[in-house]
Amino acid sequence: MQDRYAMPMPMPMPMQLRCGRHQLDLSYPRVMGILNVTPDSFSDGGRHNALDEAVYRAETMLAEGAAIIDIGGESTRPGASPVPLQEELDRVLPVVERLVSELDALVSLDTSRGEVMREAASRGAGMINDVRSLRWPGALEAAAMSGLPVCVMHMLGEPTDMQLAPHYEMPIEEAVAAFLETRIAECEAAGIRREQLVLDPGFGFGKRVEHNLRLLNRMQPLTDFGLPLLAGMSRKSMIGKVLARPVEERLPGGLALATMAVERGARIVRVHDVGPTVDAVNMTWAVLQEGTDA
Ligand code: 9MG
Repeated sequence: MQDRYAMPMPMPMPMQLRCGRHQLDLSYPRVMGILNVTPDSFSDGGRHNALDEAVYRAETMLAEGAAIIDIGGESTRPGASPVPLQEELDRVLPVVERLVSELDALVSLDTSRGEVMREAASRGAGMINDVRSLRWPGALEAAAMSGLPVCVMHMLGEPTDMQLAPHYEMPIEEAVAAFLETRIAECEAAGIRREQLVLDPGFGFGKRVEHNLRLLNRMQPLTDFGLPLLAGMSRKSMIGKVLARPVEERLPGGLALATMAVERGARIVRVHDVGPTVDAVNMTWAVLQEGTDA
């Protein structure tokens, strides 16, 4: 009998993602810069100021080497509740428009709503990053219609309750692999091309510190799906808990984790601190490539 959670035979990974007008080269690891556009992210000097600040921050991250800017208008931190649809649209769409028209940036939209995906895609967004893996009504269809690449991520529960008492009946890496396998199948059934998918183990989403550490150590087998892996651990509480550091002192821990994720196969790391991470990732990659023909 086949093992239910056995990994499929390793498949070659797509080295290029077609992101609307942009082509994303994933033959080496890339950095995704985080741009939160929630009310607490920018100055309280009104919407115009906040918009200018968001554009400036994106410009800085691009100059530091970010390949993608991930815009999010809904907090997905533990305990956070979804915002109303119109509020999310009002927060993210002006930023998408300006980053596309003024910076020609490859913009990824961190959203779970089909309407937001559709509107952002029509304004030039190049990628969808859904922490709920297109499980909200209408999201699968909207993502398929957009033709954009989608990052599908493992999460147990919802941000409102995911960190209350996360519990798994099997080793975390098996639970994550089984979940992603199901999501890949559902995405393909909805018409999303397999080579347009990016997989994410979902560090911090319904996971205790021990789960996160174990998952990072056992992340490499997820590359057997033959799809690019994305890892996001920047400033997360796993760093705070291990090192007893407040959020503003988590950069060294985050760099260590980004390095380890790349060493274990991640081709995109999602971070707040782009410049230092680009250096850490490029250094790691140079070591990994040593002795190869690349
Ligand atoms: C929005 N968001 C917050 N953390 C994340 C993570 O780890 N991965 C992805 N894909 N998105 C995230």
